[in-house]
Amino acid sequence: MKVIVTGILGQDGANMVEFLLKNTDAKIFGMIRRTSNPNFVNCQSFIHNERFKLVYGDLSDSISLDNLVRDIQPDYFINFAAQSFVGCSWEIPLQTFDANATGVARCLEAIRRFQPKCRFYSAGSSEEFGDVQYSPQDILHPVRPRSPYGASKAAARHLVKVYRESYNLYAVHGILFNHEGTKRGEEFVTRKISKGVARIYNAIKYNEFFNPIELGNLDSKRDWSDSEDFVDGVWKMLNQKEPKDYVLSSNETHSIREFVEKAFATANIQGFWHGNGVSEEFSVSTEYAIKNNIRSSVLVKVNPKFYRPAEVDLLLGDSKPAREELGWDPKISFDNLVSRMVNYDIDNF
Ligand code: NDP
Ligand code: GDR
Repeated sequence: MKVIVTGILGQDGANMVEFLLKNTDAKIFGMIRRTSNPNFVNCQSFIHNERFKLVYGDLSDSISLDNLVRDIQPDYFINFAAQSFVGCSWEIPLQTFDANATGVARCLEAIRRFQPKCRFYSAGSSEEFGDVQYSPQDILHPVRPRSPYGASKAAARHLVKVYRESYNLYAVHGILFNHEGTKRGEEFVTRKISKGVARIYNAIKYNEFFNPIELGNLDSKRDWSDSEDFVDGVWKMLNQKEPKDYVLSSNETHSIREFVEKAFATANIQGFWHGNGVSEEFSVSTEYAIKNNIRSSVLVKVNPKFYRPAEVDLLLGDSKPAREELGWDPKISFDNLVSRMVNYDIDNF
């Protein structure tokens, strides 16, 4: 069995490779694009594995995708590569659309032309639901994106359906709600918080001053899970009798504020919220600061620079069909996710 996985320097691609090495005997071809200074930190466990091979390709370059599919003749093509940061998709809308939507069309074309029996996974997102109409959101929820990123993923979803129905390809577009973990990129809010907590924890430990973590909208709510649970669900989606799209989610929602509280609590740092809007802060109390010899009091403050032109206020998924029909059984709870991330960042500070 041969599997192409894209996006392996990122979170899900790396977790997928680890999952496949552990649970299958597949030969894995991990696609990276050419950059001047690639970061292999997420690939350390498998980069030298003899069942793993690094290959070059780019979602913007159909020749590279055609060549990979023609030469490797893969049984599965798992496309996790994308411009995945919603916040920056307003600044680079065309590159976002090219990678996330047209890039999917390029993958589907390569498969259609050179290996039509290859099973294809497209990384869809709850951001496609955007301006949500009801909760929890299931696979039937209307597509109402609120960002160029969400729009690009919605386009990819339509392309997958069109290719599946027109050419009888096994192609699925999973709708995945937020998923995080110790391989998460540092600009995403959860990792930004867990890394910030680790930095402040160390400053307190060595009796140093520290700057607060600066965040944007504290009110938005997300349905967070762990990426390691999700790659298992993706593999299950790829191995059904007939291709069918599913939602993967925790079925719980939590605010950014709640994530902050749990993250600091994991590090045994006691804070409280005060102020409103852009003046809101999360701080240690004066008594607590004196008692623990803490030299700065503000842990988190708001910086409007991190507000988005349009926000998805609430996401809450319904993954019952994936659990019942695919037998998908995620293991890592929200509390567990937060403590794993914070403890990892403290240990590796
Ligand atoms: P990451 O940002 O961690 O990883 C994305 C990877 O894609 C990076 O390694 C990046 O390479 C690569 N990439 C970007 N553009 C190209 C390109 N043009 N050609 C080839 N490779 C490219 O994302 P995640 O692992 O978190 O997400 C995986 C996928 O799932 C993405 O498609 C994302 O949009 C989607 N998704 C993620 C969710 C989440 O909560 N994590 C939820 C729903 C969907 P480089 O390292 O060189 O920048
Ligand atoms: P999201 O993730 O946009 O949901 O997309 P992100 O962690 O970037 O934002 C989540 C929420 O937190 C708010 N927020 C901040 N976000 C960031 N990044 N930085 C901040 O300082 C900050 N302060 C508040 C945001 O406004 C937002 O409401 C993720 C990505 O993985 C996508 O690729 C994926 O498709 C979706 O999840 C599902």
